[in-house]
Amino acid sequence: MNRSDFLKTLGLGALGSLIGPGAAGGRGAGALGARNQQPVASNGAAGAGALGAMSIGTWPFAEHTTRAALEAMRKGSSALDAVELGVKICEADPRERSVGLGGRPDRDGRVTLDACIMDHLGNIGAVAACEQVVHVSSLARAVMERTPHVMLVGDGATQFAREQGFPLQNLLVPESEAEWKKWLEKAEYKPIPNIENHDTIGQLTLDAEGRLAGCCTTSGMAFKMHGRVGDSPIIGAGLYVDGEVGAATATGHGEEVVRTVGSFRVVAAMKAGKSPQQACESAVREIHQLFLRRGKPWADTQIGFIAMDLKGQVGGFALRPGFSYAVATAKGVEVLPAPFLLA
Ligand code: SD4
Repeated sequence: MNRSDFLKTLGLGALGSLIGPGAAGGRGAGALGARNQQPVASNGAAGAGALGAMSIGTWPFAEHTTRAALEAMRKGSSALDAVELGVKICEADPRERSVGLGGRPDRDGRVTLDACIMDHLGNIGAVAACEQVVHVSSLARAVMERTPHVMLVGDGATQFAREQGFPLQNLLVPESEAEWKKWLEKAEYKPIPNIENHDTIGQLTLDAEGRLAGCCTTSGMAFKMHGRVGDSPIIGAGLYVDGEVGAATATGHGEEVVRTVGSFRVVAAMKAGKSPQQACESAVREIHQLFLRRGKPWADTQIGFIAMDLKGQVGGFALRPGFSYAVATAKGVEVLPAPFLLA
């Protein structure tokens, strides 16, 4: 089944037609790339007014999810609806083995998902260590909109999903089960940078009205301890949105992103005047300094951030090579390699 067919099974057939090369653009990726690859975008770069709605997302799979979000915003969706729609494509795809259905299980063979969502007004919702629910992004949104709370975990999250009419299903696909059984032969708990390659999806959207939204969704670190929660559902760590400044989201070694309040750190740097690119880079540099100060082994650690501001400037930066992110604007959709600190 190709991606277009897959999208049709989701009822996103109309969006599937956008997935073909060049469907969202036509003005050439070159101009887009040149703008975004400037390591330090000036404040004079084209703003949201010039580019209209836009979306960025972590890893190459975000090429499709950002394109879908952009198209939805062009048709009038809010940034919040569009970001949820985008990441749901990834969550529903059993071939993506680090998000949603098909995600790799924990060391007990259980697939447990983490997600959070945030809008431009500071509304938040999250679920963590949630089982049997494919669309934990939507469940996080339901926590945000239909409860007095901001986070539900474990059985409580699944119970809420059941009450809200979310379908419950087994998320473990045969390929992930086979990997888990292979892992059990040695059962070494050792995160390896980029091994999941197509990793957590963190996506940010800016709609034509200047509203920001973000969502982060993942199965977390493969073969983690049961009950382990990473950065992805933690507002401030895996995601942060300030509707008057910008937004950031993280991927990589969640413990380190939680420890350093990574995404909030990036947004705070933008609030202090840095461009998204500068802000991502300064956060990674600061986190690196914190690693050094703690004196703990961190050679296996990868961290990556992406960020976007209200002017439509974007940035991405990682600790090590291998991280990339997608940018979808009126000029097209492009996957950019993120600059990094350490070779
Ligand atoms: C986590 N940050 O659970 C997520 C997953 C990830 O590389 O991005 N792993 O720690």
